[in-house]
Amino acid sequence: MGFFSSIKKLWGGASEQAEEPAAEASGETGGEAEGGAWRADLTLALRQSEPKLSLWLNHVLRGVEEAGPLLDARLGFLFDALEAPAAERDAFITAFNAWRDDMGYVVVEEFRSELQYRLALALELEDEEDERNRLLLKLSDGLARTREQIGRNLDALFSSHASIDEALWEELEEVLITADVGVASARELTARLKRRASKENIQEPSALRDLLREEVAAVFKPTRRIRALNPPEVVLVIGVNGVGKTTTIAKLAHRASLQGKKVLVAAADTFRAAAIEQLELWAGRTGAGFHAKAAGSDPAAVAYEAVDKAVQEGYDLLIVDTAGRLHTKANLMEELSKIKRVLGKRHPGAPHRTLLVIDATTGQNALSQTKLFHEACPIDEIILTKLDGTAKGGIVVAVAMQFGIPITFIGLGEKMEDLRPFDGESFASALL
Ligand SMILES: Nc1nc2c(ncn2[C@@H]2O[C@H](COP(=O)(O)OP(=O)(O)OP(=O)(O)O)[C@@H](O)[C@H]2O)c(=O)[nH]1
Ligand SMILES: [Mg+2]
Repeated sequence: MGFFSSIKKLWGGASEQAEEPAAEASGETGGEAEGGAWRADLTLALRQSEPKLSLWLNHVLRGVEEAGPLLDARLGFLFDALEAPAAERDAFITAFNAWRDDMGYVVVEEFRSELQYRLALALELEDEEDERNRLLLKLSDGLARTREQIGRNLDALFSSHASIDEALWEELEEVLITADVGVASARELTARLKRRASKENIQEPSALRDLLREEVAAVFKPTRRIRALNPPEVVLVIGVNGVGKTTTIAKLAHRASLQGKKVLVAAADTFRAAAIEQLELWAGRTGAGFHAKAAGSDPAAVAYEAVDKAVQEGYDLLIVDTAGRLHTKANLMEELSKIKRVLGKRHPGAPHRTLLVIDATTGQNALSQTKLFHEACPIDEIILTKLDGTAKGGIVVAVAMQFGIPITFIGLGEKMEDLRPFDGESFASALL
């Protein structure tokens, strides 16, 4: 959609249209009580603002306390000012209000953060520095417990050693193990740090903190991958019981819809009727299409029909939910391979991505889950959920070091906006 260019045009230089953003286009919805007088002020404020979504939103929400026609008009105004197509503007406002009503949020502070998240996606501003800072804040919040623990232990370690010696290295290894980095990874990380400290002639224990941050970030160096694929893109989601597969699918569907994609979700978790209903509810909330069969049906049949529907009806993305299963049960793991085969039979190349969801609070068990799932049904990406509220955040490092499978998203809470793209640098900064 290239809103970047229009934003730069609008705020970077003197554009003619910028003088009068199409006020009348979104006008009639509200603000008439004030005679729409805010429009002139808002135009000026936006033009004079630094081009950052958070700052724009401050201006847009000035004097708006609750949802209603005034909020709609203000949001519409922002879209118009950014020269976004009217249809996208209206779709955004409609979808946002539907979600807000569903959640029962009325007061701005209840939904402000979600609103910003949605705007960032819809306006393609997610990669802006401003949004990255917000992610870092969110990440720091989510990792608070892990950071507190590791921070306290590192402080104690560095202050109790006057110089860098063998005892310090051993204790550092223990601190990392306590944060659930895992024995093998803690040892490897310490060895890397030791080599660097000696090469760079580091004497001060406290200087190791920065080195450690850099080494942790280096663990997550992204691998180059082929992104091109034959639509619809098919994503298979697997994992043990209760790790957050279904909610993560909802969050992924939500993100993709906000990015303008047509999304279908399929309930190949046919084990419980409640699981099918749960996914249907989420599909409704995010505006995604939904495919299911009766509880007890063959999951592979659901998957086959879903991919058929996705191809026939021109969906951009199909996400297949599966029942949680113990990684130690061979027959259940075999079922996954069958689902995978069947998807590929109807649509060559599908599933384009197989995502393993793991729960960060399970600590080291995440490693054996990853290993066994990967053996039964090769995994392309890992999503780690429930990093909020755990002191075991180090598990992220362990998983990345041990398997080299990219971690693409992390879950930092139960809300839609709480699923965030994973970035190693931000993670290391938030952790240390
Ligand atoms: N705090 C927190 N809770 C989460 C996160 N992701 C999921 N949850 C919660 O975890 C619980 C289980 O989520 P589901 O999505 O039903 O898990 P599932 O893997 O589909 O479960 P099964 O289908 O039974 O295997 C729900 O209460 C979610 O709200 C997260 O990132 N943080
Ligand atoms: Mg589920």
